[in-house]
Amino acid sequence: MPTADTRFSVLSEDFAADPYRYFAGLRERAPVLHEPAIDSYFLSRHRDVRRVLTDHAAFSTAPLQVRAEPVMRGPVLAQMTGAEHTAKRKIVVRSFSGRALQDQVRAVRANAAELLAPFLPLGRVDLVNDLGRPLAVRVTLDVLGLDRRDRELVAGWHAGVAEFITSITLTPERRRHCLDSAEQLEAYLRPVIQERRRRPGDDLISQLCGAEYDGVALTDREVTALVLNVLVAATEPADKTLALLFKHLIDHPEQLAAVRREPALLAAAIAETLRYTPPVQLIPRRAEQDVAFAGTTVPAGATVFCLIGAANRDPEAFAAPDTFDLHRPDLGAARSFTAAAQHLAFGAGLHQCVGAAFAKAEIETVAAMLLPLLDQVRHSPGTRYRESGLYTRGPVALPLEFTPVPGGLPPS
Ligand code: 2IO
Repeated sequence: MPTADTRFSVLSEDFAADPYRYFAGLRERAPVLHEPAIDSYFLSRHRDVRRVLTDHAAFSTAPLQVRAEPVMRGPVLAQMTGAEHTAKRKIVVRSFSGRALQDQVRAVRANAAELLAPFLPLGRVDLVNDLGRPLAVRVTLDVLGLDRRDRELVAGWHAGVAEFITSITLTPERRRHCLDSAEQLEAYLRPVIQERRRRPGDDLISQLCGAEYDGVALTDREVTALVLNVLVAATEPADKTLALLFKHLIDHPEQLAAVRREPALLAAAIAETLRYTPPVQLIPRRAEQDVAFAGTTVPAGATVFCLIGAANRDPEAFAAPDTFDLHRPDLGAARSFTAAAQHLAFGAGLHQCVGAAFAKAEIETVAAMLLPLLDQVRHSPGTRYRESGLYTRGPVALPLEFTPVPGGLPPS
């Protein structure tokens, strides 16, 4: 159990194996845990995490300069402030709403149908490795308007970039590999961006190329960073969220039955999945001044990590927080994908996830397709459930069995 004297560490193997076992102890006995090995503070209470994410004067996103910028090849949205942030965020929001979002949903449907087809007659599918992960990559490529034939290449480079962002520590060899991936991705994008400037399509890269800030078009460096930002942010959490949603529903058959009867409940099931097991578990900030939390002062300049999974299970914010319940009244399901969300899976404040509406649409679309196709869905016998990741976290695999339905996929 985490107390100051037992030197409990969130960097330990025990914590990595199942962080959820330790969250209550952290919130109660070490709500501001200092990790000497990386000289960072870990916050676990809902109130404290919300404060860090919404007090923009006291906490900045400066850690992204070292955690993200080297592989993003330029500043991501979350690093920007003031008028520049407002303007560029608006550009990205526009690319994920209205008609653009409708096109994206069509891309989700088409890609999911294609990936699922071979598994439907077999009555088995691994929701992470057969469906979720390849789907996340394909949908993101379509949104960006990148060539589908390059998906293996892009997926490989993406993995390197994502590893850099989501690692707590990296060996020099891995670091080199990640930076190489980023450089190759940048080189791959350079001619694409030039081409879109000349002949724009209706994809996100073209929209970024056509956008202006202060009357001036975004530079290649700015477009590249935002493209990489979207590539990682749209890909990394998607397969995790999809698989976690189905795991929780299968483990709570009465809630699975409810969602089957009433697919409109899917949005609440996705929101509760994000609360109960957020795919992004850590959000870093830097304290810009000394800040006092219950009994502990975080000094100016310190790196702070918000433990989103712990905050989302704080009994001060949610009744019976360790229970998965899509009907819970304190979820505020209707607000769960907006700035008024009570859970913190999308962060909070000015930098709250810009892709929340896209994420909801993507997962809702795939889940609504899957439910009627996966009749009597169950875990494959003899498999051991395992999750991995400290920064982003999700199932390593989710092998399922089901009874094939006659007809299978309807024509899209
Ligand atoms: C991409 C961590 C997958 C974001 C990040 C460098 C910035 C920012 C996030 C999420 C999810 C990723 N941080 N998305 O936590 O854009």
